[in-house]
Amino acid sequence: MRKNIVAGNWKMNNDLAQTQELIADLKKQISAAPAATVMIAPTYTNLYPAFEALKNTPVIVAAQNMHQNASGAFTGEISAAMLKSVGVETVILGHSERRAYFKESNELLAEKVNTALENDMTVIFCFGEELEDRKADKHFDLVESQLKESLYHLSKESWKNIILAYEPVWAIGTGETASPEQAQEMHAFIRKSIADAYGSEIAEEVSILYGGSVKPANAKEIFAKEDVDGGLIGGASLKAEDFLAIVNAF
Ligand code: G2H
Repeated sequence: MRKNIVAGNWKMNNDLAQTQELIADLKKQISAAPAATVMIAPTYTNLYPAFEALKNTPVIVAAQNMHQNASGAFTGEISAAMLKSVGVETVILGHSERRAYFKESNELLAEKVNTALENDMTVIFCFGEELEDRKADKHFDLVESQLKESLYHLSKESWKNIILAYEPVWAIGTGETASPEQAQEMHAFIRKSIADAYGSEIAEEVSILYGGSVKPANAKEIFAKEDVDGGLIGGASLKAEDFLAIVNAF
């Protein structure tokens, strides 16, 4: 049975005090056995305090990005080993903001995925089409090429450490959400593509999250869809009450 997962992507929000405050709120309000696996991804500087504060809770701390190289002259970058040294074993890769603002390509992301997996980390791999792709009816091809170019070189064994997050770019932070039917249609397509490449056993095991303006008011309907196994939550993960309402939408 694949896992249901709700992951909060805090993006470039929350300084140390705000991080501590939000984590304190989460700890107060979260149930001992949440309805889904819960993850949060604070900024790099707040990963260690978050990890320390969330020890002995069900909440997993993830990073929002990492570099593909092990170490060296890469000013401003963070390696897999550095993340692991502060307790972080999960990393978001390929978020559309990394692709758009930092020019991360499918090829570069394949390298990052390889590095993460070589370091025994779990990857939340984000991908999704832009509005013009959808308008031109190219969204399925675009999504499949993102998967092919960044993930389909992986061994079958590697897939146990991959979580997928389909995030249509037109629905990110815009307040516009894909309808539950649009999400289901794409998630089913993704699962079929994985089944074609790796077999149905792996396709059935991989969790596929939906991301893009998920909030308490729409989470239940989206998560009810057969191939939607949770969400990657941006804006609504910045308030404990909203985030946990989304977790409880399962
Ligand atoms: C998509 C999502 C989280 P939001 O970026 O990854 O953000 O929920 O604010 O659209």
